[in-house]
Amino acid sequence: MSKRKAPQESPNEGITDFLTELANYERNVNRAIHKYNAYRKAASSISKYPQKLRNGDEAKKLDGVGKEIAKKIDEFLQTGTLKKLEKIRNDDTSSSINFLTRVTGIGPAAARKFFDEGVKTLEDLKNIEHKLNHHQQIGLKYFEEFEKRIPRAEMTKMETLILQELKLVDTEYIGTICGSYRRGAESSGDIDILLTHPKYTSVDEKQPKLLHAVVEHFESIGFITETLSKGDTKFMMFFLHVYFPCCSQYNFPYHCRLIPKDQYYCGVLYFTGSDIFNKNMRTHALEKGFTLNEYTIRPVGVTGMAGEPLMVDSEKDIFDYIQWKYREPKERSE
Ligand code: DCT
Ligand code: MG
Repeated sequence: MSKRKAPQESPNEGITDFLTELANYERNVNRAIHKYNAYRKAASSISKYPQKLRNGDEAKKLDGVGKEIAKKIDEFLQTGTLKKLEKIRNDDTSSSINFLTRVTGIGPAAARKFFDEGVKTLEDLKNIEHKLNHHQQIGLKYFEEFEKRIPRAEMTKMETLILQELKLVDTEYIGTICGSYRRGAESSGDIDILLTHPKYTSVDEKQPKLLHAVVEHFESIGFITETLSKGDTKFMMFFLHVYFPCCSQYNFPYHCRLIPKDQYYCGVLYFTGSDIFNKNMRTHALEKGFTLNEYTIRPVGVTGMAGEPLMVDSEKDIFDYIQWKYREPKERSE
């Protein structure tokens, strides 16, 4: 998962910015994931609103904007600031924990632990480097690089390269770059690659070789500078920092997963996101009597038990099952 979300450009940018800041505070400092989701959902619907909001009441008509958020919007529009946010920004605990979670590999819990031990800054982290796990050490080493988002033009070049190299390993591989890139974003926080192979389905034994062959090939051509984790279980996931000498001078975070062919499109749908779109789609699926996750879509019986996975051969199949109009990846921000 990438840490830096793209800023939303809209006539209400000031509002969406402060909501995003509050969201991050709730997640990182209070570990209140519901509040985090609520603020993000409100920010997302406000960012779609084409006019400048005049007050909280107007905002309340939008999906995900309740009384509390409307009140904050009023305060922000009237005073140009938010007391709650000022307090958070000036609070040493909050700002330190918020900062620490910007390091890849440091989540809210680890950030709190470091803070309690007196570790607050990048310098402090460098001094206790031996205490960091491998993931966190890489996060620290590439801190500045990982703060940058990858421009779309770079993403396109890398997509071409990755798919081309994949075919060299085995022409039957199918690969899709998902995440914000597939949704058409101007920049991305990371590269989310999903792979499948017709010889690999969920009833087969796991086939670690299918993923390892790809990794080994990428290693042999010097694309991988660091490897965070290399799994070989059914849903393998590893996280690579790849350096493409030909088109980029940065190390970028990569997530690559090998998925059984019959589960591929549920995976592609999920990893294309956005996370808010996924939540809304799952809610709609449940209303229609289906349970949907990153692997399968299954009917839910009257007893509440999920049945056998349904056959899926495209993303559209999933929309069809739940009687939802197909939405192109570009239309999946919420
Ligand atoms: N995802 C999700 N729920 C989460 C996290 C992720 O459904 N809590 C899905 C949707 C997006 C996908 O995984 C990839 O995650 P990110 O890389 O974090 O998101 P992104 O949309 O690709 O954004 P970014 O450009 O910041 O990488
Ligand atoms: Mg991403």
